[in-house]
Amino acid sequence: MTIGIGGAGSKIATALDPGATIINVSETELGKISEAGRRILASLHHEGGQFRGSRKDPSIGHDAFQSLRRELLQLARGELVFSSTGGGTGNGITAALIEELTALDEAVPAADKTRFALVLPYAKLEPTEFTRNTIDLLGGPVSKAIDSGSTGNIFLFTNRLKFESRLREDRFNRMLVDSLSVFLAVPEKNESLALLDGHIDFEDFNHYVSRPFFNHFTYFDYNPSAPFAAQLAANPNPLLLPPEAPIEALFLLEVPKGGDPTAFYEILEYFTRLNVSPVYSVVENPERERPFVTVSLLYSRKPAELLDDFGRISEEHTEAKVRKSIEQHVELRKVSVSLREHAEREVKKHGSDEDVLSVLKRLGKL
Ligand SMILES: Nc1nc2c(ncn2[C@@H]2O[C@H](COP(=O)(O)OP(=O)(O)OP(=O)(O)O)[C@@H](O)[C@H]2O)c(=O)[nH]1
Ligand SMILES: [Mg+2]
Repeated sequence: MTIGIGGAGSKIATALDPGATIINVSETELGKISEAGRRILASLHHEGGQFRGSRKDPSIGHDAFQSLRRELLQLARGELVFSSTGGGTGNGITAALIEELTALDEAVPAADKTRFALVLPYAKLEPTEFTRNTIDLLGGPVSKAIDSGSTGNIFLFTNRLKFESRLREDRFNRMLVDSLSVFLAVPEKNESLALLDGHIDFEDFNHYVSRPFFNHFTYFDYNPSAPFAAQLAANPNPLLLPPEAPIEALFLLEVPKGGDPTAFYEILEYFTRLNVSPVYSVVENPERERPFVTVSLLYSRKPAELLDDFGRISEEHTEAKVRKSIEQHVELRKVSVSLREHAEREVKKHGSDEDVLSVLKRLGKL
């Protein structure tokens, strides 16, 4: 079962799975979703929040988490949780859930790992609070979760395309879940289509999605006579943050009826050159006219790099806005390891006379 937290989380989770469980602090918001498996109203100690949402304040979501702590920890086992990172409800409850998972004494078995699909705001056109909340979540609980391996895959979706292409919200949500569905369909295709090489069964797939890394997946028509590297570089998924060098990878190659299954060796060698041994399979899909590949890269980021990625999806002046928010709001303790690198990069980028030490001083680190 899928879980959706907050406004965006509920809308997107139910677009993927009409049987999804949705959670909100606002009864009105819960009622706006026409179809859902189950609706959970999180209650607040905080006065006045019940019907209006969290007013972009994650501490209210955090507070509301306490009312459903045990239930949500149980429900989220082995499931996919959707939430935006900008608002108060989704951000606050998700942050608290990730913190609990990270603090658990015993290691969670792979099959019980919770996966997260987070929707990041487009900093250039959305309110500063959304940017700030996102920075706090990514730089804090999400980074710690990746470090400690306490979650399954984390998908970092971005609203960039929605705003740049001025898309209707429901249409964009549909794009997002259709895209995710291509990746999630990998094990089913393995089962239902004729297998030509390799193998990815449900077990393999579940193991892969339980790995504690960011997942960037993409898919495209694959030309077997051209290098794979260039094709992959030309076809990132525009709905996700850009990927980094993979730690692990998975691919499914679909060839047309009678197509050449050996086309996959080129892809395999590409990953081998990166010292990655991918999980893969090759199937025959009579509905395809050209070879089609679905690829997933698992990568990890340090907090400062993650915040940089978030900044990079926007333009120059937005980067400044993101940087300002980082300087003002991230608890620097959290990013102490990478702050130095971050400062070094800033110095290099701006060719400034300031040395790293004084940048760190200015950021209040020393
Ligand atoms: N892609 C997408 N983004 C959405 C949608 N609804 C809201 N957002 C984005 O989500 C962020 C705001 O978070 P919401 O999910 O609305 O907030 P919430 O978790 O309900 O928290 P509060 O409303 O503050 O209680 C902003 O970045 C919005 O652009 C949606 O249906 N689709
Ligand atoms: Mg809301």
